[in-house]
Amino acid sequence: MSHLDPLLAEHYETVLQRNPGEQEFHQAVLEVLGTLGPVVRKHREYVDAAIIERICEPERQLIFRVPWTDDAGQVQINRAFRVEFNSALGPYKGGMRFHPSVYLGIVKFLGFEQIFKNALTGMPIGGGKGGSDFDPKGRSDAEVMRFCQSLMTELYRHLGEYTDVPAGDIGVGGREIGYLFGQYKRITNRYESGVLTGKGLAYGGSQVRTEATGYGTVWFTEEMLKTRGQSLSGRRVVVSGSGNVAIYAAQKAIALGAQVVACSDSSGYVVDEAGLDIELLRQVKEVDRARISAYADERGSATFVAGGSVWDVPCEVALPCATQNELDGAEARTLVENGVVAVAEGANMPCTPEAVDVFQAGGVLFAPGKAANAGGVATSALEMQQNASRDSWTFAHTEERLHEIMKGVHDRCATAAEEYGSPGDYVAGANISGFVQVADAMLALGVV
Ligand code: NDP
Ligand code: 2IT
Repeated sequence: MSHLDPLLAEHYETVLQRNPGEQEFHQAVLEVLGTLGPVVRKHREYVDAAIIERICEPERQLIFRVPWTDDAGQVQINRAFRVEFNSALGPYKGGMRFHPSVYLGIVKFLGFEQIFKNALTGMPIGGGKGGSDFDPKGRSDAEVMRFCQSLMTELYRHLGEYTDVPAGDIGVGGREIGYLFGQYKRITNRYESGVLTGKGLAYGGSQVRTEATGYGTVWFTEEMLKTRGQSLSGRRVVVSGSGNVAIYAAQKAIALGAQVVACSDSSGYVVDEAGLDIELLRQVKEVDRARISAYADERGSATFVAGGSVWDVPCEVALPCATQNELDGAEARTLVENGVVAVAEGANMPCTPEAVDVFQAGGVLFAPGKAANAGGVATSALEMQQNASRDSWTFAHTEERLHEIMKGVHDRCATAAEEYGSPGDYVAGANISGFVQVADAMLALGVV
């Protein structure tokens, strides 16, 4: 790799050889290693202790069969994963994704990103991720419950509040976490609240966890804009997706005075020039579990566009909150031509490497997911803290803690970027700050 520092190129080659066919994982590793040249030049001790090779190799990877019976009495088989990537800073921590596209390469890219994201929060959590190729769409509650119970019947032996603590991600929300926690509790005969996060408020969940990722992304955006003497107030915003992250990113952007004019799902997008009605969006997506077109059916000011790209809708702030590689170079150029000033990744790796280059070359403020969406996992760590002390905090207190954490994430990125010669580059700053913290802990812990 010509643009990789020679101290790192060989390690990237090893990653390619050792993990064939895992494209998304390769992409995530290259993006991080591409920014670490100045770090390994300054700290040869990381190279000498093989920190790069070790950080790219998961500590443990689990793949298992999940058999369950559907409502028609037919046996179904899914494959599930848990990649316990790095525990230098704390127990493995990261979500579970249920989506038909899930395979080892996706779980590993997400787990790898999670290591640095979790470090950036300043909380004591290691990195992990899991999921299954199970598709919850169109499944009844009873089917989802049987699937979750079967999955947990295998996974429980690998979990624990000091070992590995899953949460939600695409396709895994409050309903799924409830079923997973119920089965964990039954099998282990332990009310171990801190073993899963994203729990319901009725049984040990934290206020603000549902809203946390989206709120955090918007606060990060506001911090970036502040460095240029600007703010979100009065701005035109587009979010992609219409799931957990997208809904609450839109809600907080509106609260800060922005106008959110479009969102999407995998079938198309809606444009609502009157500004999104968040309560209607929540009804359609969270309660009815319907397609985004149902929003336009209910609201006169909204139009549904089947297929197409939500990034064709002109905006000043773009918040990709759906999935990986959903915004490519051509779409980035369209956004720049339409006058975008800031882009923050609510999703994990939604912008392709070419899109990131276009934004950075165009002088657009750009926040990578591992920084901008760290509010979700940070609030998971606050949930663990409340569970450990058998306490539950108010919404206002938890929200204030999260806001402070996001300012901290922003400042850590900005400081590291400055220190290593790329001022204003949040991609470099996030990678470097997260990496240095984990690398220092790994050095201290010896060759383990
Ligand atoms: P949800 O399942 O709640 O929503 C996902 C949204 O993205 C849906 O609108 C979905 O549309 C859309 N989407 C998913 N896959 C695709 C695809 N292949 N093509 C087009 N659209 C797609 O998930 P979340 O909101 O929780 O997660 C969204 C992103 O945020 C993910 O990248 C996740 O990793 C990341 N994230 C989530 C956190 C959390 O706490 N939940 C924390 C940090 C990051 P459709 O319904 O049509 O599939
Ligand atoms: O990508 C992520 O950070 C998440 N899906 C949240 C993980 C968590 O443990 O809360």
